[in-house]
Amino acid sequence: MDELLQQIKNYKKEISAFISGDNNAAETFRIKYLGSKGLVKNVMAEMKKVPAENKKEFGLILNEFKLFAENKYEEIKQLTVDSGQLTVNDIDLTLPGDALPIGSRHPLSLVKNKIISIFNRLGFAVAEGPEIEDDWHNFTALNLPENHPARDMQDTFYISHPADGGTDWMLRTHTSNVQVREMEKGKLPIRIICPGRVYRNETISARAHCFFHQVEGLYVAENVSFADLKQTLYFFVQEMFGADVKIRFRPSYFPFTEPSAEMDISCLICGGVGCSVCKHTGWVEILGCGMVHPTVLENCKIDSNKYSGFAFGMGIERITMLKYQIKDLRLFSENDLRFLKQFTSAVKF
Ligand code: 2NL
Repeated sequence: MDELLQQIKNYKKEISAFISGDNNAAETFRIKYLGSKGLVKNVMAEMKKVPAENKKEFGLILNEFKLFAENKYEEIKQLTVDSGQLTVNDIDLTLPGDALPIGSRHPLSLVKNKIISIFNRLGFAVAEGPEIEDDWHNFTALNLPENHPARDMQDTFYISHPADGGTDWMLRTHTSNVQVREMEKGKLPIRIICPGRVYRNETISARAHCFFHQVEGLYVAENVSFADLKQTLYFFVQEMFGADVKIRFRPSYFPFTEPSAEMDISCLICGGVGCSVCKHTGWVEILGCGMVHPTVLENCKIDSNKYSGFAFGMGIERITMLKYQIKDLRLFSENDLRFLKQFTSAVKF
């Protein structure tokens, strides 16, 4: 009996001293102590020799010994994993890796980049300017009269206003301010497009937002005509929407252009036959344009007898909604991944 107790004591010492030297340590330990021919089993087998009155006491001792060995086994297993002692055999190389989530370009960026690349091919450079602008560059230089509704506090976000004794800082309502700044530099000819964010004090709905994105274009040189404007915009439409899309111009009015026009394209959905998207007219409006008003040229110190120019402006949201058949403007600014992820395959733009 004492002999058995002594043996257990020795085994425990041995187990405590066991060092998990290599990768196979856990397995070596398991076979030696916990296997079907292992030492724990052997000791357990001694139970039958124990007299009946001592069985309970020995049962407890033997169970404790078994647990001791099992705990040590878990410890060794843990150690080999923690210390990174894994060999090729321990790693399942056939498992698929964890895919890194790849983002996608925002649909407005896709369309903006496409517009830029089309106009680049026609020799238009990209120009940028401030989003916080003064009254001169946003309104006055552009021949917007003092009483124009766009100047109303209700339509424009003023940062400070002369009416309150401040200066006339505001959030720009179009990217024309960039074109004014380019013209003021006095380097001609000018052939630029101005993409960027603009602001209007509007109630947010499916069709309007307090900020949106624009691309405006400007070409100022000698002998620039309305024919140049039409051909430039026709090329743009064919590249953007397809070779069989038609255009038409309707007379319009902007204070900064004369003459002014609105340009429509044949409906992309019904091809011009008439549907709900084009309100059964066969045409959809995409931009405004015209010949730069002589007063605007003169305001920017350009001789309007020598130079002429055309200009145009379009909303990127509007073009994007037409191209991808998006029904609600608010989707562009809500950061809903279910919406944004639909454009993953279009990253090439
Ligand atoms: C629209 C219409 C337009 C312009 C923008 C412009 C700029 C200068 C001089 C003359 Cl510096 N014109 N820009 C001209 C006609 C129309 O935008 O519906 N935009 C969303």
